[in-house]
Parts: sequence; C-alpha cells; structure tokens
Amino acid sequence: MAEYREVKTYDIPARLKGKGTGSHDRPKPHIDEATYKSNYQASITKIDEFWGKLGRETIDWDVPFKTVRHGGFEKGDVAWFPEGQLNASYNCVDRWAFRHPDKTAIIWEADEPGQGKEISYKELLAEVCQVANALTNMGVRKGDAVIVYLPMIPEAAVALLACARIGAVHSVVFAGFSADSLRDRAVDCDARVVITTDEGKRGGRTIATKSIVDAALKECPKVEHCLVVKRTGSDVPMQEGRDKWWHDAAAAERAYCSPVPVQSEDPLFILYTSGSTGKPKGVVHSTAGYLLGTALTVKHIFDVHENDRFACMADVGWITGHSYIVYGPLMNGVTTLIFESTPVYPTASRYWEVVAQHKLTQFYTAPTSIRLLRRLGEEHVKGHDLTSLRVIGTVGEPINPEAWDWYNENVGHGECAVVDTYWQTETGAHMISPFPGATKTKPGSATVPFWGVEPVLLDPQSGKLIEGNEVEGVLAIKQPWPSMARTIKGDHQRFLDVYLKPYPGYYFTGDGAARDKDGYIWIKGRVDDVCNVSGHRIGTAEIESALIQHPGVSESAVVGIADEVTGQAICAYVALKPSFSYDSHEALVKELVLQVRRNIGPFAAPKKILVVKDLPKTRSGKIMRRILRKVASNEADQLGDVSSLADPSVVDGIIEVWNKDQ
Ligand code: 6R9
Repeated sequence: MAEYREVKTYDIPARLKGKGTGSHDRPKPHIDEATYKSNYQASITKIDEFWGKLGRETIDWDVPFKTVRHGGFEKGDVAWFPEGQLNASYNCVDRWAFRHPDKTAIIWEADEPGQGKEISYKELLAEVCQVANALTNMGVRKGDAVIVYLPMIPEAAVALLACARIGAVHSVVFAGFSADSLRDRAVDCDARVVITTDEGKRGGRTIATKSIVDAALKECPKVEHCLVVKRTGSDVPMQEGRDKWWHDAAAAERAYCSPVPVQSEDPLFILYTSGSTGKPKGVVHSTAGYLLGTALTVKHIFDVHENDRFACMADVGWITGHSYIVYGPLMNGVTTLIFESTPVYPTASRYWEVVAQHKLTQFYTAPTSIRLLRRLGEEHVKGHDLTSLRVIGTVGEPINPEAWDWYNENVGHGECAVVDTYWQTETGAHMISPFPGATKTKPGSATVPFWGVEPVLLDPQSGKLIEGNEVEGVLAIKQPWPSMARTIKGDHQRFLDVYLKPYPGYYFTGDGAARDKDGYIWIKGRVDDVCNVSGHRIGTAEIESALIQHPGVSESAVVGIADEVTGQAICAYVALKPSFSYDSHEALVKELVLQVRRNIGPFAAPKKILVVKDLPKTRSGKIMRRILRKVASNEADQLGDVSSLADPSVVDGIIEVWNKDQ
C-alpha cells in the first residue's frame, strides 16, 4: 500500500466562494462539483460531442473541422479535428487585439525591479507581425524550424507567436543549455534560423547567450540566420550576412502580416525533453489539440476570468512556460506575466512584491521554489498584500505536504485554492489537478483527472489493470486526449516504443502513482532512469554520456538522491581508466562537474561525484543502479540480494568511498 499519509482534507476556500479578506471583485468559479462530475462523464463517454463543442467554442477556425477525433494508441496515429484549419497567433493575439486593443497582454517583470514594462494586445499584434515578416524575409516558410534561445523577455513570447503566424515550427532551447546541447537540437530539427539575445540577465548575473549561440553555430551548417534581440546592449560580434539585430529587422517591416492557416494536426512546436535512454527526444505538438488543452486548463484549473492577471514563474524554455506563460493565458485573452528574475533576487520577497504590485490573481510555481522560500522564513512573505490571489499552483514534481501547507498558509492565507497540477512535456496540458471551485484538496495529492483524461494504474510487471482504491502501480492513460504529443521528431518508432508499446492500448507516463480511498491520485515520481532536479527533467544517461567524454573516465553511472530543496539531486559514480593519472582529487571532481556543465548545462551539474574503482555489474555486464541508489541514500544496510553481481566485493569498495565522502 502507498506510504501516503492521512492528511487533512481542505474544502473549497473562501476566495472561490466570493468571500475572503481584501476588497476584490471575486468572480464565481466556472466549475462547481456537479459540473465537474457531469462534464467529466461526458468527456469520456460522449467524446465526440463533448470535445466537438469545446473545439468550436474555444478556437476561431479558418476552416471548420468535420471529424472530432481519429486514430488511437494502437497505431500511434492520433488526430483531432483533422479537417480544421486555424492559426495559433490569430487565436492568441488578433482576436483580442480587435476586441480589447489596449488591454495588457504581457507584464514584463525585469530582473531589476522597476525596469519592466507592459505590452497591450494591440502592441503585441504589431510586434508579432513585424517579426513574422522579418522571418519570412529570411526565407522561413511554413513547416520550417526556428530555434529560440532566449532569456525571459517579452520577445520570447513574440518569437513563438511570430513563428506560429507564418506556420513555422518553433523549438525553444532553455537558455541554460550549453552550446553542445543547443547545437544538437538545432541539427536534429533542421533549424534555418536561431533567435537569441546579445546577453541575458538573471538574478543580477549576465548570461552570454550570443557567444553560446556563436559556438553552437560553428557546427550547424543548415542555420542561415541569427536574429539577435538587444537586451543588455553589450558589444557582441555580429557575423556579416548571418546575424541581424531583431529591432532593426522588425522596424523595417509592416506591422501587419496575414496569419497563415495551418491544419489542426500541423506541428506548432518541437520541445526537447529527457528520456531514460539516448539523446533527448524532440516532442512534437499539434496546433489545434494543444491550443485547446492549454486554453481549457488555464480557464478551468486556474479558474481564469476576463480581468485576471495570471503569473506562471517557469521559464519559457520548458513546457510549463510554453503552455502557461504564452499559449494558455493568451488563448483566454487575459494578462500574462513574464518574469526574468529569481525568487530570491534582489531579496527573498521578490515573488510577493510582484504579486502585490501587479495584483496578480493566479500564481504558479514549482515546489522547489516553495521549499527554498519556506527555508528562508515567513518574514519575507509577511507584510505584502497578497489578497488579489485566488488560485496558487504548483508543477514539476511531487509537493510534500509541509511545503503545501506553508504555501497555503503564508501565500494563500488559507483562502486560495491550491492546485497541484500533474502533467508532462508530452501531455501538453494538465492531466490531474484539483478544480478550484469543485475539488476538495489534500496536501500532496494531485487529486482528480482533467476532462477526457482516464488515468489507470497498472501492474508494472504484468501490465494488468489494478482496480479499486488504496492501490499503487504505474500510471497510464486510457484514451487519447487533444493536447497529447503526436510524435518524436524524426523518430516515430521511438514515440511508439517509449509511450505506447510498454503497455499496449495505453499511454505510459513513466510515473508511479497511488489511488487513495477516495479515488484521489498521488504521484510518486518517475519509475524510469529520469531524475527530477528542481522540477527539471534530466536523463541519467545524458549525464553519463557527458562524463564519459572526459579523458580519464572509463565508466559512469548516475542516480538521483533525495534533496531537501531541489527534490532530487544528481549523484554520479565514476570509474577511471587505469592508465589515467591525476594530481588532486578535488581538481578532478571539479573538472568532471565542469564537463557536465559544458556538455549539458549548469542545471545538470552533479551535486556529488564519487570516484570508485569499479561499478557493480551483473554477469551480463549490466550496471546494477539499484545498489548505487541504496548506497547514495545511506541505505547500504538494505542492499538486498547482490549474488547476481559478477564481483560482489565491488560493493564494499563503493560503500567505503561513500563513507569517506560524508
Ligand atoms: C510539466 C512538467 C514531467 C514529470 C512527470 C512527473 C513530474 C510534474 C508533477 C510531477 C508530481 C506533479 N511531475 N508535475 N510529479 N506531481 N504535480 O513538469 O513537465 O518537465 O516533462 O516533467 O515531472 O514525474 O513525469 P516535464
């Protein structure tokens, strides 16, 4: 049975009932308990009728669809609204710019407080059009890929929407990735253009984005142009014929560009994410299904209303930023916030100053930030007027009940709905989450499925369906839903192998989960070799292949270890080549960490590196990570059966190194 604890159940909070402190106009939630239930039933029984209606209501179509859904998990040929034609940027920008031109679309909160700005829907439309025209001039056409390597500035949203306007496929690479990672992604998706900045700013520090791009582009023969946004004004080299300043290129263009209609199933973007094996996968999202999923979850999981000011503190380089900074909020025509800084810059009150200043109504962050702020103390939250908030959310990793309680009490003042939203890059939008006006919450549980999502628990070995409550298994989804990923760029077979083949007839999430006595879902974390550090997904195989590129390393094995703030941290075991000699252990460890930072990016750096003589292997040569995990969790006394190891004495050597390192 799951080890979840008996926790308190929280009723629908005051501010979702139009009550609570502060004088705010608090709208009635879109969904109450009864409508959640009836909608959910309809969404899985009268599928075509339910989604057909929402598809027509939520999206403005150039050509209406005839068929609601086609295909399934068996063949991996899922398609939604196939005959329909639409344009994502029209749906996110134009229709609102025509209806309420002066409404703020984007609040930009710059790294230094007070240096941000607001952009109206009218201004957003003009800039998206100019950049779309500039991209067209650079030869970008429908279906072409554009890499976006930008820090958190409004141009990041503009870049995505400009690509979408001309039917180009954007692929955002998080600006914390190294030149090598950027190169691999640009090559994999055949990008023709890269969009970046001279430099980035975050937490008072400067990020050399352009120079990283320059290094990456040395090995990207297909990239013809680089469009460079001026962020700091620093003097960066510009390559004649290839590099252009964003502002010059945009200013030369007409501030209108006709949106190019695309088919529902045409790709809107590619986003690379880590898997348990091999190189990162280019997850491909469709246009209509993805927009529908993000639009509806913003409306219903965050209970967003017309005059709301919505803030998601994620980076646009991850799926959370795509869905909940850019597409979801703009599909609803509300105000969205782009945050350039960190939760602790210039002080640990930054988040709360931002909430108070902009009178934010929804606030969405990762458990790791909450744990960090909780550790720094309540005094940083107190004294800021947070009464505008109605819904506060978390994403990216399981939230421990202590962090949930702290968030609820100190930020939500016990009056806001706390939504623990479970979903993935591949799912496009929320899958399991409370509905603010409909779902009683339990700290630590993602609670109930979104419409159209049928979560099931399967026995990991037999794949048999586990029915009833108070059970645990691997989490899979029974029916296709509109916002699910359609394929992996250039490798559909891998898409089938990773998600649809492991448990035939189901989409496999890679997570373990439990269902409690009330039918609520509790996510337990990955069951594969993927680590979750501060809500960032990192494949252990990627780190291993970075380490092995160091001249001294013969083998490495990476495991995740529990960490109080980041959830998990990376622990790498490294065996050296016998011929390799080195002077200082400290210097070697530093070099190895640097190797990972250079190869993948600083966020993937191991917290611990243990240099061992040998790795524990089975007779067939497989590394037994189970043992490495146990040692790294200080559970060397519970190693279990090690008799299948080729040389069981290796384990003693590893334990010795671990103990010395403590
Ligand atoms: C959106 C996002 C996906 C993985 C997922 C799971 C973990 C995300 C969670 C959660 C527990 C939640 N995860 N949300 N675990 N509770 N509310 O994070 O996408 O980067 O692809 O990561 O994150 O393990 O499988 P992505």
